[in-house]
This record gives sequence, structure tokens and C-alpha cells, in this order.
Amino acid sequence: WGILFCATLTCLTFPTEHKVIIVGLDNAGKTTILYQFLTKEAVHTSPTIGSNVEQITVRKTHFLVWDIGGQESLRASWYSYYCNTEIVILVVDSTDRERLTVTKEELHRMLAHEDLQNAAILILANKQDMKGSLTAAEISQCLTLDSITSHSWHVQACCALTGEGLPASLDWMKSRVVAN
Ligand code: G3D
Ligand code: MG
Repeated sequence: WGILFCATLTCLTFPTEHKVIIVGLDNAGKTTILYQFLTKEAVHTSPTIGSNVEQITVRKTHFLVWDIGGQESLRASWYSYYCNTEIVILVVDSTDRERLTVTKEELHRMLAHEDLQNAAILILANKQDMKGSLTAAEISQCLTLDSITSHSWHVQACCALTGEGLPASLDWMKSRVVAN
């Protein structure tokens, strides 16, 4: 009974945290999105060295969100964050047409990784406020999202500066972890 009591107490004190990682190329808006989730306002960011981690609670569901640096030199170590990740948020700068092929390669590389076999993928088509940005449907096509059958995925248009599209993203994330 002692053990049962302790186990119950532990569950009550440490509610389940769902691990989320935010990935994407440098300058996509990852850090801005992380802090927009938290504070609902834009904060000044500088290129992420290493990682930022914050807890985000959506109506009693707790996410532990890791924002990982996206510079080329750091991308090689993304995999070290994969273990136990339930949701991958892939942030795309919707104006950066040239580097979409790089994003596509990184995405498909992630999908093939064994530690992410059960993860759900949220693709954020960020910077929708900017002139000439690609739509979520166009991003979807460039990244060949329709070919993904191994993972649950969702594409969402957003603007990290205003927060538009982010509440809907959190709702989808919550629906994924509740479904599991
Ligand atoms: P990263 O963490 O993916 O590297 P950051 O990206 O969050 O540091 O953002 C990189 C730059 O893009 C920042 O501008 C940030 O303000 C800008 N940005 C992020 N999201 C949006 C968006 O939705 N719309 C627009 N217009 N800009 C955005 P600076 O000028 O600080 O480099
Ligand atoms: Mg950053």
C-alpha cells in the first residue's frame, strides 16, 4: 500500500509531460514561436546556440518544448533530442523558397529515424504576414507531405509575430497526445 500511495502521489505531483521538439532551419522563427506560445507576444530573439526549453500548458495538458538551433552545424545533433519525443514541430520560413529543398531533406531524414517512429509532425508555415510567402498548401506540396503515411502530420499557416495560427496548432498538439 505504501508503494501504491507513493506512486499515486508522484502522479499527482508530476503530471505527465509530453515532449515536443521545435526544429527547422535557422531564421525560420522557432524561438519566436516558442515564446509566442508562452507569452502571446513577440520577444526579441537572437540565433539559438544550444537549445531553449519551456513548459507550455494547454488546458491541463503539459508540454515540455525544446527549441533546437537550426544552423547547419547544429542540425547534425538534432537526433540527440529525438528520444521520447511525441511531437515534432517543423517551422518553415514561407518566404525562403531556396531552402525548402533543404527542409524537405531534413524532414524526410527525421521521419526515417527510429526514435521518431511514433511522433506526430506539425509543420508550421510561418511568416504568413510577409509579401510573397507561400501558402500552407504550397509548402505542403514542396515538402511532399502527401507522401507521408507513416506518421500523423498536420500543416498550419501561422505568423509568429502576431501569434495567428498558433492556438490552432496547440489544439492539434493536444488532440494528438490525448488520442494516444
Ligand atoms: P529561429 O529561432 O528559427 O532561428 P527566430 O528564428 O525566432 O530567431 O526568428 C528569426 C527572425 O524572423 C527574427 O527577426 C524574427 O523576428 C523573424 N520572424 C519570426 N517569425 C516571423 C513572422 O511570422 N513574420 C515575420 N515577418 N518575421 C518573423 P530578426 O529581425 O530579429 O532577425
Ligand atoms: Mg532560435
